[in-house]
Amino acid sequence: MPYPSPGRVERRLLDGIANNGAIHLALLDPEEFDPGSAPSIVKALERAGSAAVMLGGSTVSLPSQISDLARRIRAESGLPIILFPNGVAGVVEEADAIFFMSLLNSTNPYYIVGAQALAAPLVKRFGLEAIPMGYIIIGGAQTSVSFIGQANPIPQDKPDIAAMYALAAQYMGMRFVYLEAGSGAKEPVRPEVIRRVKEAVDIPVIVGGGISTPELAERAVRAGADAIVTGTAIEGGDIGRVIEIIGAVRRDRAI
Ligand code: 1GP
Repeated sequence: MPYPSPGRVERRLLDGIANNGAIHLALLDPEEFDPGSAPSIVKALERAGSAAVMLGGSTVSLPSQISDLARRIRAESGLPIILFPNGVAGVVEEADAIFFMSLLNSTNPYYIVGAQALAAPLVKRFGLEAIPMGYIIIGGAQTSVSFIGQANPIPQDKPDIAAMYALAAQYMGMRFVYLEAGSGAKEPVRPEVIRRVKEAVDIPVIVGGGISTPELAERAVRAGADAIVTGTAIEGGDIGRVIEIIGAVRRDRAI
C-alpha cells in the first residue's frame, strides 16, 4: 500500500477503472464555461456514467471562477470534483481533490516543482486530497498548455520517449500519468504512444486532448488508456455526443 494511502477520490477512480475497464473524466474550464449551465450539464454526464469532474484550464487566473463553478456543481451532483491546476491560482477550497501534477517535460523548473511548492501549503490548509500525477505533453502542435507550460513536447512518433517519462513518473512515486495532446488538439495522442506507455507502467494512464468522438475515445481505450478526459467536446454543447463518448469509454477495453 503506497504511503500516504489513496484517499477517497483516488480510490473511487481506481474502483471505476477496475469495474469498468476505463473511466471518463469531464474537464470544465471556468474560462470557457457559463457557470449557470454547468450543473445541468454535469448532472447529465453523471447520469451517463462519467467518473469525476476536473476543474481547470491553462490560462485561469481568477480562483473565484473555479470556486464558483465548484460550488454550483456540488449543489447538484455527487461526482467528485478534482482540481486540474495551471498553477497556484488553480487551487481552491471548494474541491474534493487535486491532481498534484508535475509537468515533467517542461523546460522551466517552475512547472516541474516551483508552482507545486507554492501551492502545497494551500492544499494542506484546504484539506484537499492530493493525487500525485506525472503530466506529459505529447505532439508537435503549439497548444495553450505547451506554450504556457514551456514544454518540450514528446513527438508522436517517439513512443519510447513517452514510455521513459511515464516510467520515471512511476518511479518518482506518482500514482497516475497523464498523456496530454493539448485542449482542442487536432491530433490526439496516438494509440502507439498510449500502448507503449501502458506496457511500461503499472500506474493508471490518463489520456486527453482532441478526443472529440466516440471512435477516438474507443481507440484510446483499446490502446490502453485507463481514463479519457474530454473538455472541448463538453464546451461545444453537444452533450449527446459527450454521452456517446462516455459510453464508448466504459465499454470493456477487451471488446
Ligand atoms: C485538456 O486533455 C484535456 O487539458 C482535454 O482536451 O479540450 O481537447 O477535450 P480537449
